[in-house]
Amino acid sequence: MTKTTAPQNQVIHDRTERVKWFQNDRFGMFIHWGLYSIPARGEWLRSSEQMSIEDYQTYFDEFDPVDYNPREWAKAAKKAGMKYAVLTAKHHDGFCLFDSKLTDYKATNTKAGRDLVQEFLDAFREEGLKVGLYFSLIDWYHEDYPAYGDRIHPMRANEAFKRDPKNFDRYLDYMHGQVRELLTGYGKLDIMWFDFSYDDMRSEVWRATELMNMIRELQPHILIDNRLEGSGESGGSIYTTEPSVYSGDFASPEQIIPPHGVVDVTGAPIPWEACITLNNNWGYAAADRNYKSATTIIRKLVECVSKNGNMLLNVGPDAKGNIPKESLDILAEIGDWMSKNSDSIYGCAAADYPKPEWGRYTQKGNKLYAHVFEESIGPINLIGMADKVKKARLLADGYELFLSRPWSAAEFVEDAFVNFARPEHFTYPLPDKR
Ligand code: FUL
Repeated sequence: MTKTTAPQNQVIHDRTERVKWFQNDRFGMFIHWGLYSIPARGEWLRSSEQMSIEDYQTYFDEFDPVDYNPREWAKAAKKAGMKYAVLTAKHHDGFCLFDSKLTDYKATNTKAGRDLVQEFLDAFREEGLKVGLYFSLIDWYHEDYPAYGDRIHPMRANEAFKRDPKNFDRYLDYMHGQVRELLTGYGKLDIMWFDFSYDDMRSEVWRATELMNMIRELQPHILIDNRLEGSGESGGSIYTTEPSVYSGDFASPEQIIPPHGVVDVTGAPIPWEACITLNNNWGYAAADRNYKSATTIIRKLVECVSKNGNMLLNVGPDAKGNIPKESLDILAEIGDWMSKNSDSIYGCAAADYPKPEWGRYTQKGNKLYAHVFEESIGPINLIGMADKVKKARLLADGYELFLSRPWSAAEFVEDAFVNFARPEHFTYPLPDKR
């Protein structure tokens, strides 16, 4: 008799192996780039502004990213301390940055005239970063994709998307075919980032088992997100049900950091990655000046790691292919902090101790990293550690921090350490909060 639980256990076991690098690296760059960078009002405008395909065609005719130099992007990511990057190979508008043989709607047929995905992969690999591709399950361009509404009413078709009856299976063949192209034509990829399921459009509607099997066969090590079944709105709560092939390797909460990380039904932590924008938009939005400060981002990164999660921080390059200066400045500030404090991020996870009032802990083996978010530099009480702390050092420069009683030498155990990473006061002067 066949045991029905075996395949599921297999999925879980493999995941533990596959996610090792991911849970070590913790910090990646998300890149939203496509035709929508020309109107510069975010990547949803074709839907939110009910734009016809003819109107949107203007951007295809015009697309000419003369400054595209992914080496610069890769250098900025690496300097910021990011270890991997995920580029939108195809977003919901259906436009492909890669040279798909299955469509004419692609970068090679624009003035760009190049396979922009290939160049991205070459550049980031050269800088030693791991590489992933975002790939939209939704396709507003393909004639066999069902009419699509907007974010609030995904199934209420708007005028721009009204079409004749579709042959959805033909769309699925196309979509699966493009995934195959990406997995066979571009060398080893580290992440496949699908986006997204909604209403009834989920799991087997995408022929997800078939798709997952194909991916696992072509690139067994690749990490897959959880959006063949969900979206980011649930904050990863999909894992409160039994793991399935649809659950993928990691949850992908969007613009939120789950209050208690992400766990499965047994309470065991599940890999997850919060994707976060620098301002309010994913795609380039020229008028959006609402940038978060480097301090805010650093604290979010620390928070993710303190809950066993990763952070995928987004940039939206402009129509010429430049990452906005505001974003580059923030990345540089994060990089300054990471250059002194990344030991408290890489390879770290949730600590064995409850969250302290003044900030957060991350932990790696017998080293505890205390991230102090409080503005004042008064004494810090390491509750519950009186008999465990051997020494305390400022992470940025190794400066010896004074341990007051009751931590007399006699009480120290040999293998416990405390390190301090203080984004505010000790590492380098961060600018005022914006
Ligand atoms: C969402 C998409 O609809 C957004 O445009 C963006 O790509 C975000 C990361 O995922 O679900």
